Amino acid sequence: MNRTDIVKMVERLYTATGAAAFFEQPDVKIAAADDPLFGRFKTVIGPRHWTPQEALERKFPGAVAKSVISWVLPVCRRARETNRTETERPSIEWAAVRSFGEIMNEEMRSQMAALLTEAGFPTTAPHLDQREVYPAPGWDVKNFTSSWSERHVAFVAGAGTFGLSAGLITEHGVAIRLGSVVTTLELEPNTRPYGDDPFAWCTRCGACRRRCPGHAIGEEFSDRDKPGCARYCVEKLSPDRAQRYGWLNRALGCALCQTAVPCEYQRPR
Ligand code: B12
Repeated sequence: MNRTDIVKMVERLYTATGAAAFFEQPDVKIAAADDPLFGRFKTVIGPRHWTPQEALERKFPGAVAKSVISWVLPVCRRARETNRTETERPSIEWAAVRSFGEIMNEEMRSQMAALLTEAGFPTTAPHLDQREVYPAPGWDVKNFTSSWSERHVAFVAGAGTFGLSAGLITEHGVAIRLGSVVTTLELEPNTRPYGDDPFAWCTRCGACRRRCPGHAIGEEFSDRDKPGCARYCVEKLSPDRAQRYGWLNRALGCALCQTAVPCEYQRPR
């Protein structure tokens, strides 16, 4: 089984799960599980962030992680375009991508893990196992991180770099969603066109800062107010979501920082 087979598997799941209704064609990237960057995330993100080996061993004790397969799902044009004119909340089309497109993305993760495991390569989808993303009392930013950051994983795999909004800017822009699995299958990793620079592709134009209704984005990368962003989503967007969007029990984010910005659907140059 090689990279071409993996790309085909992801593309088939993209169609089969219905993700194609919410996203454009996936772009697949591969990282080596022993890339030293994964070790650095213990300090960059926190000690509870798993290495690929730790994530795999939770499910398959004794298995040796070889590759991390990461995919970029660019948000469909209709959701992006409707969100461009919004100033406070996500358009209904964008909110549906978050609520229902992500369910398809979850299904892509679990099916990829099952298919590769069935083929003899134990594989796990760590995002589906991580439970430490939600804020601790007092919105302590240090505790407000996941044990498996899809953005950092995609960064290692060569998919893109972080912007002022903290969104990952890829060749398909920042209006994307990400998924990944860790596997024992050995695959040729992608090279990172940006080396190890986490912010290489952001021009710092400030368009996302001006778009942010929660005033949670600053002029420096380190200025981003993560609890402020989350508070805006939870306190401002969630209370009347059933009335506005027609459904409950799924997270909402405005994502204004991801639309009507120069990096929306392409890497800015
Ligand atoms: C928790 C979470 C949220 C929370 C909190 C968001 C926040 N303010 O951080 C809430 C619910 C509010 C939320 C909202 C949204 N989210 Co969200 N969320 C997550 C989740 C589950 C975990 C994120 C996490 O903990 N990351 C780890 C922390 C440490 O990352 P960080 O602080 O941003 O990292 C910084 C530092 O590490 C720094 N850095 C410093 N030094 C170094 C050195 C190196 C070498 C590197 C690499 C980095 C680095 O770089 C980063 C940027 O500053 C992920 C899914 C996942 N499992 O990854 C999705 C995810 C990040 N969300 C996503 C999206 C799309 C959204 C929304 C747009 C939702 C929507 N409506 O569409 C909004 C927008 C918020 C925003 N500006 O990012 C996408 C991101 C897509 C992208 N282009 O990046 C993800 C990956 C989900 C997915 N399946 O695709 N989200």
